[in-house]
Amino acid sequence: MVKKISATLLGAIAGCFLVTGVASAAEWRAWNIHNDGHPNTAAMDRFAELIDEATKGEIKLQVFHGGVLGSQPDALEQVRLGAIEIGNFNLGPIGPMVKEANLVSLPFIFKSVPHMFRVLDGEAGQTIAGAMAEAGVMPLAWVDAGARSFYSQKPINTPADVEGLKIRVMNNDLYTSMISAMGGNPSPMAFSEVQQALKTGVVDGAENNFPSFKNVGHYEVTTHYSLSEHLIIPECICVNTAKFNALSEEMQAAVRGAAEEAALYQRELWAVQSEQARKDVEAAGIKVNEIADKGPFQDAMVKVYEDYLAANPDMAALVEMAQSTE
Ligand code: BDP
Repeated sequence: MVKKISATLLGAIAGCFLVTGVASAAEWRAWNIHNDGHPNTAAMDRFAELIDEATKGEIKLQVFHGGVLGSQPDALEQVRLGAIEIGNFNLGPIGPMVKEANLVSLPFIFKSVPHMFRVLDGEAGQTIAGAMAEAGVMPLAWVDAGARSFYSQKPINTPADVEGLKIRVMNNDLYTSMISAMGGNPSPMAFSEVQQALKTGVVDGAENNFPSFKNVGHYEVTTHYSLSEHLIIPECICVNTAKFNALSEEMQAAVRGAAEEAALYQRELWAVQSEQARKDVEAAGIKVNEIADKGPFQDAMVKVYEDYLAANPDMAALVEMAQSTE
């Protein structure tokens, strides 16, 4: 009997050590919507290596590509709750849950990608990052997602060309207002459904940057890409706030450093691969048209801004901050 108990006890003690041993190397999961061949996929794989090196193996990151852990709104919810630790998110779908993040979803709010990064690196960026962290999704580093333009079965040169077209947008009321303001019919839809919707004519068009247009085969089921560049939306490498805050200061610095390095790598890849994606889709037959005067598109957005600021007067200061950033 005594022998039996001590064997059980020994087993329990050994079990404790084992559990402690496992717990000391945290296993984190990361969500990424993109497939192989997209710059973010390579950058997230690099992030997993960097986090391993920087934390000396104390945090192991498993990255799930291709949105297999769920749609972007679902994954956002999971990161907020801590069911998934890391997400490579676009700020568009974050707007409905974090008001301050919606700044970046106002059409034409940024003059260029470098302007967007200057705004994010300033006070407006800090406000957005703070509000996101408060909501449970803390940005560790910003990454490049270029500019989004329209694509459909005909060229779009003026807002009037959007009239009557059913255009897929990401989930955010600002995007539905943007399409409605041009007389189009907005259709919010998950990214994974867009190719089929374009193919079957459920929608007449969509809008995205060149790498995404190419990576998920939207270019195979459309003919014209019109450089409206109406949205310049940043993306982030984000972490569940509580998980991050539970780390020691040293570990927090390691994780942040790894994310910043992965983000720099992403921006380098983005520059090269977005050019390449444009060349590839053109070689595959897509007609790309420049829009000489984007003024009419910007004019059509005046009402979007008015309605938005009337409903969200507390966002006026952030809008002003972004607009006055050189
Ligand atoms: C891509 C973004 C991705 C979005 C997607 C979309 O990188 O996060 O989910 O657009 O349009 O460019 O849904």
